[in-house]
Amino acid sequence: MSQDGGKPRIEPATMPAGGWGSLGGVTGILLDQEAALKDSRLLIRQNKPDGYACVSCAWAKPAHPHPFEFCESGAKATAWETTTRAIGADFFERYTVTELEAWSDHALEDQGRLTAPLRWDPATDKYREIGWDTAFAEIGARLRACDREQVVFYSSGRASLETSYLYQLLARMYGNNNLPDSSNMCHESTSVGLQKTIGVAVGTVQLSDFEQTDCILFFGQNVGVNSPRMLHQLQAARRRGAHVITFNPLRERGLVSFTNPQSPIEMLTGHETPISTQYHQLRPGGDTAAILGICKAIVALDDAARAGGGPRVLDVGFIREHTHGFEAFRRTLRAADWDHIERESGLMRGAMESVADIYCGARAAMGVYGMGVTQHRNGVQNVAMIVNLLLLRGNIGRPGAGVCPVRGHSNVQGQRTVGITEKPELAPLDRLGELYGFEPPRKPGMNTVEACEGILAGRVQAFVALGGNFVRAVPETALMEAAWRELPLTVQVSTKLNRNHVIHGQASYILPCLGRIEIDRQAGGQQAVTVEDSTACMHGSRGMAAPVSPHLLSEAAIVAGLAKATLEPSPRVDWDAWVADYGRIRDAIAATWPDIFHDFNARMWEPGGFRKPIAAAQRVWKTASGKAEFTVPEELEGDPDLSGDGAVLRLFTVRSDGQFNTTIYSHDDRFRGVHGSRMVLFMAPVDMARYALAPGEEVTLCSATHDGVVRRVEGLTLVPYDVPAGCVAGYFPECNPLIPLWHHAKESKVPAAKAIDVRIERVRPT
Ligand SMILES: Nc1nc2c(c(=O)[nH]1)N[C@H]1C(S)=C(S)[C@@H](COP(=O)(O)OP(=O)(O)OC[C@H]3O[C@@H](n4cnc5c(=O)[nH]c(N)nc54)[C@H](O)[C@@H]3O)O[C@H]1N2
Ligand SMILES: Nc1nc2c(c(=O)[nH]1)N[C@H]1C(S)=C(S)[C@@H](COP(=O)(O)OP(=O)(O)OC[C@H]3O[C@@H](n4cnc5c(=O)[nH]c(N)nc54)[C@H](O)[C@@H]3O)O[C@H]1N2
Ligand SMILES: [Mo]
Repeated sequence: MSQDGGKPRIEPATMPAGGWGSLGGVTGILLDQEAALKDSRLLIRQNKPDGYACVSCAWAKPAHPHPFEFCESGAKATAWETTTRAIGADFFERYTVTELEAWSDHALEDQGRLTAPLRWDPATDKYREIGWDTAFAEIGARLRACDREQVVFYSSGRASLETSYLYQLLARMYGNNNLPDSSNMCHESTSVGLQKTIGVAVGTVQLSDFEQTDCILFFGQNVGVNSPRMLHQLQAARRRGAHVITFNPLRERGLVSFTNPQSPIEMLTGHETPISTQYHQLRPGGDTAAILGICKAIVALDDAARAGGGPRVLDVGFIREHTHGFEAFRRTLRAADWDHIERESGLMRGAMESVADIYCGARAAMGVYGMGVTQHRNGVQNVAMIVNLLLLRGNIGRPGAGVCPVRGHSNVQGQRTVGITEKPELAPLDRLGELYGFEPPRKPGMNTVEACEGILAGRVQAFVALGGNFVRAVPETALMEAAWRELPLTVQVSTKLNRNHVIHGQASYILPCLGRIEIDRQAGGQQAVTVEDSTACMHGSRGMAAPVSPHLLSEAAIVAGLAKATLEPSPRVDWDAWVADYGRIRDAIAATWPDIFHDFNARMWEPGGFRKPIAAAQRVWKTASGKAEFTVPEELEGDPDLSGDGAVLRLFTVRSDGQFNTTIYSHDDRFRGVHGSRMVLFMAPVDMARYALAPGEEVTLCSATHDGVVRRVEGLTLVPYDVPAGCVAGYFPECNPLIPLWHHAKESKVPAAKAIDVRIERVRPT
């Protein structure tokens, strides 16, 4: 029971995204989890104006939702949270923590929901149940004894705006800005890149833009798997004749075609809508070079138009009035060498020119992107290149146009909006100080990579996690797990058992919480919470399922409990009143950011959500120059850390439909036709031939760096796949032991999980 996997079965993946395969996957998991939603009444309330916000991805929730505004991923996430399976003290009595270490990610979470506060007992190596009051008192006493600058308050991107607001206040009143979140491993390259170039940290696109766009440029985002509800917008845009041009090294099934599982006609007729009108399999890390090539071709078209007396291809009026740095960028384009561009992008000149033709024929175009862009050494530059491309034709700040980073966790964008940030300049510190009568810390806090460095160096004294599975999600697994065990204190607020509970600190507590789908009753009655979606719209969410156990506390109540036990009492902060009525937390949020959250309690139920003001969407540029910035790329190499000599392969890590990050629902990946194991390596047939390897053969990967650290993953079965020669793909988090901690995006410090130089051990090069 503890180990799953074994040899993978490889089957042809014949279903498009959506379709019967999607329904099959959903029914299987509903039955298996004996979820509260078996009758699907719950699912009907998902992402509805008066329902609950899905706990899977952050994609926008429309004002006029489809009758079933959920997808395969959302249904799985709902089933996983509302499972009737639960574990308490008796489970932890049965196994030592060392025994649980051998269990897979799937087996750990599959035990069901955590139901009692637990403390690790070193004498027996078991987690033992304790009362909530004891847990808070002990943790509070330990935190008070720590060096306040050496305590980290991590959050995964799921907790509500209300809980997140309380959490950042706890950290700051405690005395630091150590508030890293999952965004540091995800879209931080966006927050840095867009802030610098267009003066906002988030995308400018809203749902209505999909109805007016002619061209969607899709970089490194796997919509069919990771944000399937967006397929509705893409399918509608395709039907209107819009182009969808995809850039992805791997031929992703979910980016090729789509059948709407919510349309009986399409399901019966097997009708598929092709999603991508062009599919460019660039090199991992080749986005900067590819976009440079496209921009070069656009400038050439403009030069030709000028010479022939035709209408300009560039939006010269927009460039003159709204941008800065164009001439330098154009000089770079003119000087760039096509051979170099082809080599670094992995695309042919003709392919890039054909993208330029279509893009220039489009009245309005948008750039949509995900982890394939942000998780590189040059992740921030990649984001700036997408902005360059859009600026050339004035494609920001008008209908049908704009930039659209697709966020991951369901409230990851919102957590940043309400002050979860390690960067003091992004938090309203003066306002917080005024409201709550304290002197907020001004020193920059640790982000995810810096927290890892602090843990490796033995500096960090305590790690508090509001959700997530930090040690499993970060790079450098072997060193990190060893250092993690030396941490004096780890505290985790969680719904399910995961690897980070079994790899724990010297003192370790697990605090089980309600999920967002569960009914949350407090002294002031039943509570609702709010989240922000990928398009900056805020939505109310009301729990609907009976809690899996009466002993669970809400995340807000746990954060307040920790705060009361840790901080000096303050007459200005009434944690109990906040927990009794979350409406008061929303009042506090509104008092902190009135421009975004005025009348919060009334507006939270607006269909489609209320949108926070996005200056760039109005062509107001809050940048240093007051204009939108063109950026000259520093280099075309995707990941300049890496050597890339002959025997080295470039690994990129991907997700499957059987997972949500480190939560592994099943060992199947129906889109890529792999079943029963995630220990696989996708490789181009030409590379198999080159290294004299056979499909189904098992290999060991090791990192091809020269820093003296041995990084290995054993037992990967080779699967022939449509990836470019010289590249291989494997799953996150199984391949995380291969990523050096220092291999991260230059300005944002997002681990470069999409380009890792690796070697196959014991290969026989031909
Ligand atoms: N079902 C499900 N949904 C999820 C998640 C999940 O794990 N499962 N996770 C959630 C989270 S937190 C996030 S951040 C999002 C992530 O969603 P995505 O952004 O889609 O993330 P990935 O699957 O990691 O990678 C996306 C794509 O990038 C491609 N790629 C790799 N390297 C490159 C490159 O150099 N250039 C380009 N152009 N493409 C490249 C990969 O082939 C892959 O198709 O999804 C969210 N939604
Ligand atoms: N190699 C590689 N590494 C990556 C990535 C990659 O593409 N490749 N992607 C990165 C990205 S984009 C991200 S976002 C991170 C993800 O990193 P994290 O956000 O830290 O990890 P998750 O796997 O999402 O966390 C899962 C755990 O969250 C807890 N949980 C679930 N729901 C709730 C809830 O409602 N409340 C609370 N308190 N806890 C809950 C459960 O205990 C569950 O085990 O990983 C990053 N790591
Ligand atoms: Mo993410």
